Amino acid sequence: MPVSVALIGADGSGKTTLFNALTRGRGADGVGMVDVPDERLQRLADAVKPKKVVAAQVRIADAPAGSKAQRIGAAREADVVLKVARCFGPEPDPAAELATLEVDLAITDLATVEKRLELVEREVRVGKKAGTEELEVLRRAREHLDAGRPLSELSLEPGQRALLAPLFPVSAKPAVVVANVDEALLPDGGAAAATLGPEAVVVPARLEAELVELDPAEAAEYRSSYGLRAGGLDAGAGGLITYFTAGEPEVRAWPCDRDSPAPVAAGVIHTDFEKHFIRAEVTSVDDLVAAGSMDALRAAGKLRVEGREYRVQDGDVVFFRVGR
Ligand SMILES: Nc1nc2c(ncn2[C@@H]2O[C@H](COP(=O)(O)OP(=O)(O)OP(=O)(O)O)[C@@H](O)[C@H]2O)c(=O)[nH]1
Ligand SMILES: [Mg+2]
Repeated sequence: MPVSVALIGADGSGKTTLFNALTRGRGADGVGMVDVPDERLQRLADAVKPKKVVAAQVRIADAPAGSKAQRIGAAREADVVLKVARCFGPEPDPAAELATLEVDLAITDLATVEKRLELVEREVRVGKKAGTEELEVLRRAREHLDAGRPLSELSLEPGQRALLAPLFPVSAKPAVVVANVDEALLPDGGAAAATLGPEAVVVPARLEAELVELDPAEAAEYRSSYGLRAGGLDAGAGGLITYFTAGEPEVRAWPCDRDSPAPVAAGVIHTDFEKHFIRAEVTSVDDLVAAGSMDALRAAGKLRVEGREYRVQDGDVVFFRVGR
């Protein structure tokens, strides 16, 4: 399953403009695939000389037309959310806009948690379910959401978090805040963007949407004239990491959630890889570039062997052993 990113934010904050910039105008029905730029990919390709080089791709979804609830609901399917805040136009107040969004996300999750809580309470009452840990987690989640706080800030053990996962809580998702600024305010984005703090990624969405029409060299020239670094927005900011596979037929970058256990990371390539995972052979981009091939590293006994518990790291080069 490709990693998916959903755009959310106040009405008119520039989501569709950013969507068009990211998908280079090639999205259809509000969905598009986007290559994630990554300089490590070219270094690997130069060393391994594969037949084919494939960048990491993420699926981007614009906020669909509809009610606020529908627009937030659509983001529940995504792995990562991009929160777009308006820092352009009349009287921008992106911090307040984001605070309102956070509360809306919490309210959405509160409704799901309450529904689930009712069901589990009933099942526990009639003895159909032991469910005490789930009850405790749901009650803590309810209290937290009721105070308007996102679930991402609730401290839970991984096992407890897993109990909430089937509810697809949108406030638990990794998020990137995008300060959508007017090009006149580049490079820093001005006072409004500054209220979002240093974590926010400053992007002039309208300018970026225009730059995709130019050839890459010209676009790069424009970007530097505005003091923007190339690429502007890479999905790497969003709690995602990139790992690589590097064989002769293909060198490829794969996006996956930070802290994914090895079988889950393998599942990004193919769902069967998750099911039939045996082990992972792992090295780093630098070591592979130095050695020239996975085979050379393997022969020298320099590939680390990792099991199901291993958490794939950003920049790992991995060969998955899978059964069938
Ligand atoms: N000056 C300026 N205008 C922008 C920028 N981004 C978007 N706009 C304008 O803001 C308006 C709304 O942009 P959209 O991209 O449609 O916003 P949206 O978030 O998709 O809006 P809804 O889907 O209706 O919630 C349009 O007129 C855009 O041209 C920007 O970076 N700078
Ligand atoms: Mg829109």
